[in-house]
Amino acid sequence: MTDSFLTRRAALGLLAGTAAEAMWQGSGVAAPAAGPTSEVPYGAAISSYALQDDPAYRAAVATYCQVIVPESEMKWDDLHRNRGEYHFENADRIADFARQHHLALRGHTLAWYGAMPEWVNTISTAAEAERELTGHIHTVVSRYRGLVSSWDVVNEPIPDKPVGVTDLRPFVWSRFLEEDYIPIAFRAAAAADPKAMLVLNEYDIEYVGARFRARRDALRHIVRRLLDRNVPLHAVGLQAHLYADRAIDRDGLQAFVSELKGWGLKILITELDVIDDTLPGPEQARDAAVAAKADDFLEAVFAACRPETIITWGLSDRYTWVPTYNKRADGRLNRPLPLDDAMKPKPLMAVIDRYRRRAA
Ligand code: 9MR
Repeated sequence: MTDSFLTRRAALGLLAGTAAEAMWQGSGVAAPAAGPTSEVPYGAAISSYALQDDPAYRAAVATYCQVIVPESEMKWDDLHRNRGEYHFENADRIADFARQHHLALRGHTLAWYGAMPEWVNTISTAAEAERELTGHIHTVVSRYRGLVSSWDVVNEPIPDKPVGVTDLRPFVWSRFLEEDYIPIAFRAAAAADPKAMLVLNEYDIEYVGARFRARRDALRHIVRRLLDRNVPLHAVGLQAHLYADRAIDRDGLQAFVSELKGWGLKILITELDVIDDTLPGPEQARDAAVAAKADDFLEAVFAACRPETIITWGLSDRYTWVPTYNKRADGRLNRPLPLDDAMKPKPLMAVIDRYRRRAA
């Protein structure tokens, strides 16, 4: 085991031991084959409701994941519904599961335009905005200090179609604090947990086309500004909600990741899935196309660096956000994730596994 691997395991909070596997012996779900110890940790976004109600899902999470992240339970409108009033029950359920099964836990997310409670619309000054943003971050990050090993501090700061590199998504924090909300959020997170890996997370940066080049340029600009101001930014999260009908800009992505790595940053793949509503054909062909799209993406990233982790946005097709906006017209289920809706691994899982085991 190399030093850098030990460091990475420590950074992700992975613990030694296979209690999770022992626990699920006899559960009917095959435990993963023991692989080389330097595998990139795999994980998934988790629902506390499914964890509570669905034993097959619980078993699959414990079997396949080394790291988990709450899909919604650590967002503002789940945790902080009314000003100053926090509800940690659902997030704690996921945290307890991670503890019991010796899984690393990621936190998502501290500053995002989505999933915001109504009350933030009553904020009326910059001072009040800064107080509420830093107060929330202090409360939440402190609670999970030592357990959450990395946080998506700022999520999706760039507008869908940025008009220039300084274009920021308008929402409560950018409205009052402009670009400063980003360093404010990172510094507050570092103060609350100096050991956590702090991540800037974005989507739609991997494709061919002017819009995606503009998004890479805007992300690069934010990252550079933060590093120049000595802000504690440790990593960039590539969400990787991949669209089956969009081409990956392999050279552009590889060059982008190399540049970030050259600046001393780590890379995480944080929300991988393949949006499959436009894919024709029988399930088998669709599953192959989904796996091939992920392969394309992972090839470009791994050509530049070994990511800290590969996380999919959900584990099984039984629970996925994809049909909310991308339902299939033929009435068939979407199949964006590594396990099918019966918890059986699909070709996408094999592709992820292959990259996880690739030598550093
Ligand atoms: O998958 C999540 C869905 O269940 C929630 O309703 C939604 C709003 O909280 O967020 C979805 O997750 C998003 C993530 O937080 C940020 N990147 C895009 C994800 C998919 O929309």
